[in-house]
Amino acid sequence: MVKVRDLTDEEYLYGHKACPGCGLGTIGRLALKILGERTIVALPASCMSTVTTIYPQMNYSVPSLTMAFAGTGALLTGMSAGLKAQGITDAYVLGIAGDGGTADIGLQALSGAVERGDDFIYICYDNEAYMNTGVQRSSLTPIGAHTTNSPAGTASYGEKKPKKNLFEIMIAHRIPYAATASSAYPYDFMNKMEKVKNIQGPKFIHIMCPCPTGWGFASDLSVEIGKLAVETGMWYLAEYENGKVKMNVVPKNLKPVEEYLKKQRRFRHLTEENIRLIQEHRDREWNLIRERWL
Ligand SMILES: Cc1ncc(C[n+]2csc(CCOP(=O)(O)OP(=O)(O)O)c2C)c(N)n1
Ligand code: SF4
Ligand SMILES: [Mg+2]
Repeated sequence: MVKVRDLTDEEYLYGHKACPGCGLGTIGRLALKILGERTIVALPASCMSTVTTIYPQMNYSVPSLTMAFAGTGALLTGMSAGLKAQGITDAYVLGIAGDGGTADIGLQALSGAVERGDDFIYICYDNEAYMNTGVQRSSLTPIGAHTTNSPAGTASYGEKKPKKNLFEIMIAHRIPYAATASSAYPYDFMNKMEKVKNIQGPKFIHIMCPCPTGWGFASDLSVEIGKLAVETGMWYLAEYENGKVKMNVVPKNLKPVEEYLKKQRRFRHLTEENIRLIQEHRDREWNLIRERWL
């Protein structure tokens, strides 16, 4: 178990320009504290690459590359092959990409890299839309959310389709290790990062990252919103390894989804009927979780 006192005082990511209350900085900073200075970071177009590479500053003190939006998996393959060709065995290859860059445009490159069994760590931080370009929906935007291209209005309640299940897509690859996490649960995330250091092959962590700007909540509520997502069952913390799924946190009784939805501007248009349907969807998903994994 990772303890704060064991963490290095070295900072490998600092001085970024993320919005106040954003979990991005925490995710990158903690991930690199666990992996250490022998890490190379791949960053596709996203908030993460934007807020950490504003010219003339580069906020990483480890080698890092930004590249095309779709190519994280391909670059990780190349970096991992490059290390192997040079006989370097003590370095980590880390990709940090958003939900759009992972579940939409980058899915093919990621799937190929996982299927080939290349040795890398992939973190998908999920702020549930294309935030860097002004809050457009992705396939990980939850049902009912208002975004600029799933707008809520008289003819629409916002995003119409439920969130794609990326964790299960990775499990379908029989990947050596996959997990879900949340920036509101930093110890859980750090323990998962610690674990992937000792696993060969592709490793995937899908981490929820509440976004005050795109979701519409005050910046000091980021951790509260992230915890409410888990407590209401709108997100879950789990791990897949050795062919089995383990749930890391199982709320005794799930709170009503309304407690999570009502705190965010992106859901404020929802009617009681809309909220009831979202809760029913949540219940169906949790019935599947109970049947298969609990
Ligand atoms: C091929 C291509 N299409 C579109 C863009 C514009 N673009 C840059 S970042 C981005 C959104 C990224 O969304 P996501 O991956 O969820 O990361 P976030 O910005 O939310 O952190 C888009 C559409 C691009 N750079 N390349
Ligand atoms: S738009 Fe959202 S995800 Fe991007 S830096 Fe701001 S708070 Fe973070
Ligand atoms: Mg995003």
